[in-house]
Amino acid sequence: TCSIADYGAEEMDLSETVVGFSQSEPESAPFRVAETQSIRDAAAEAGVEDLLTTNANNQLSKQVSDIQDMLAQGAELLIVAPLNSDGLEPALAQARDQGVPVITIDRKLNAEPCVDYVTFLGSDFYDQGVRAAEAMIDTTGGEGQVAILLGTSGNNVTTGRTDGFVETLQEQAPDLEVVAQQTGEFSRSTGQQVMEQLLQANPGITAVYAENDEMGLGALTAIQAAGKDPGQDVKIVSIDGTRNAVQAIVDGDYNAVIESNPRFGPLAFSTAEQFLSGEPVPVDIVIEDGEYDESNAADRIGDAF
Ligand code: GYE
Repeated sequence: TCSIADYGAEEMDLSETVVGFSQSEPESAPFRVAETQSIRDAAAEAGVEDLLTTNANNQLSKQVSDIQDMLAQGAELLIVAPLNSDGLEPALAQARDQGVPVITIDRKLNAEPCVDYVTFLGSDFYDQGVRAAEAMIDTTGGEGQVAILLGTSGNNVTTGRTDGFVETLQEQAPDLEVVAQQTGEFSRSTGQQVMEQLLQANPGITAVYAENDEMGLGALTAIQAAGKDPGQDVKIVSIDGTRNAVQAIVDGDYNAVIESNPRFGPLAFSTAEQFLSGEPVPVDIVIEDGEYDESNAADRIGDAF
């Protein structure tokens, strides 16, 4: 656990605290829209009057300067969705020097909890990869040729989702062969382009594992453009839980989605409140994620974002 005394900050009343939120990726992606909205809603709910928000638009150097700018503007508590697991050190050091607690969400830093940051709130990414592999084995019968659309590099989300998936296939489905792995940068358009190339180079592909829904939806378009039936000729499994991907399951064009819940607001602010009032908080808080497939997608689409 980590308490305010260990961290070297001072007790504060959350509603009177100036809070800064640093978003990492553009809000053209549903995960980021839902995440930022959840932080805004929870800030209002907690009575926080001063919420500063920034978006690094995929640039690590901008995320460093965003955090530094918010510190200069008087932020007293920071919530950071890190772009990468490394590289924020200068900004974290400055927060630390100013006694400003940093709560991290959704991607985990390679840094020391309760020293470089207070706590990490997020999913178990390795487990998401394991569950995606299990869903893939289910929908393919454990046979075929699978392509992986990797997320961006430099973060533990991509490595966890890849390792969990690949290791589970090796152990449980030796006849489901990984024939290609390429990054689609967590982006729909890049996912589509990469999938087009992969289908040309490997016409025998029968399944795609996309490390987020946006790339899975890009793959869906590429599969159709190649004259194949997504969800049938080429199975699709991905991670997030966006409305469009869950709807595609309902429509029969997509096979499964492992949830990665972006709604961190309530947990981030309740953790902040605990910490600021002097109570110790765990340095790692793993959230529970659901799962969508043809058995529940229609009923649970209301949970999608
Ligand atoms: O799954 C993906 C986003 O870091 C958990 O980043 C997050 C991931 C999310 O680009 O859609």
